[in-house]
Amino acid sequence: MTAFLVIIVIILFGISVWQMNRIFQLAKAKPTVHSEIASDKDNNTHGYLMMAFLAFIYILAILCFWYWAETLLPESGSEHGAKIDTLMLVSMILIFVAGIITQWLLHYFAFIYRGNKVKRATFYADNDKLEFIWTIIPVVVLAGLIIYGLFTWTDIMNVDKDDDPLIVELYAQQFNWKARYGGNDNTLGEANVRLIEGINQLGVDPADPNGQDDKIVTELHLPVGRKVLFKMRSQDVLHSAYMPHFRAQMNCVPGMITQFALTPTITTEEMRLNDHIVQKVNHINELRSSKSEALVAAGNEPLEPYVFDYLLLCNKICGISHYNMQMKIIVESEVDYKAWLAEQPTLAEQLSK
Ligand SMILES: [Cu+2]
Repeated sequence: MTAFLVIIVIILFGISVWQMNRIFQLAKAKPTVHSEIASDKDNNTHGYLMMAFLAFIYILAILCFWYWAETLLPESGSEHGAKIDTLMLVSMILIFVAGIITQWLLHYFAFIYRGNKVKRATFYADNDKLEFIWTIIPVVVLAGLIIYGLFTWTDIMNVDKDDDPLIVELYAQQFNWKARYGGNDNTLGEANVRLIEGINQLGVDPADPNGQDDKIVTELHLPVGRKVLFKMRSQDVLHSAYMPHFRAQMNCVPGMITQFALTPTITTEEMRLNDHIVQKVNHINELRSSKSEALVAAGNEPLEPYVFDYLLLCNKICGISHYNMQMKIIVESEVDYKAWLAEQPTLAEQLSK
């Protein structure tokens, strides 16, 4: 073994001497052409590649709009949603205009001032006027956007108690949602995670008289045109109650109650007739039918056709089945809503079973 190691060491020593000799040889030689210094030809190639890349990102942006604009959300189903959409549109237009201009300047300058043996760079220290312009324009635009955003935010987040909102609790668990209505008094009973027992899965305090008529459901029904104040709780980890069609999202945090209020303006039935939704549903069903054919050919049941429904989703990656954490929301007339709610058992009824 020792002899083998000695041989290895001798071989390695020989290789290193040979390598060092090569390095000295290379260091002595004086090449006439410096391949590492860009020639005018190299500079031209890179300059034109820069412009080609600019064209590529512009074309890519146009194609993205062309092909995927239809995947955007349809018209908002809530009152405040239109304000969020307008804020989003204004922000996107500003970002796009700024992006198109700055990308053009960046690439065009790199192209026009590409390396050239004849040209020499001008020494130009600074220009106060130019710096003033490119500082003050973004400051004014951004301040305007931020103030506009803050006003929109305050407008959406402030709940006016005089509106007499319908109180609904959204309870998040790995991996499902439950909703709790306040019952006839529209007041939720106190609840605590320590009181979870048997079928009382939300830990509603059985001693609280407000909780007796609470109704716990797994499908959310909302009356159209009435303000709903959601009170969010989480049992285990961070979840996020996300209702994309209503442009609403709020974190559900263990140990605290967060809230969000919205007024649904379009019933589920009406939304199903919306052109954008009809187009989407048809497209999904086309994809499903080709999949169904393959399933039937293999001797399986075909897929059910897809029907549009509003959804409450979880928008925090809260665990392995996060993707499947959703609850159907049905927006309907006040009459239908009341009829549905009357059928749901109260907590007292459930506990006495
Ligand atoms: Cu979740």
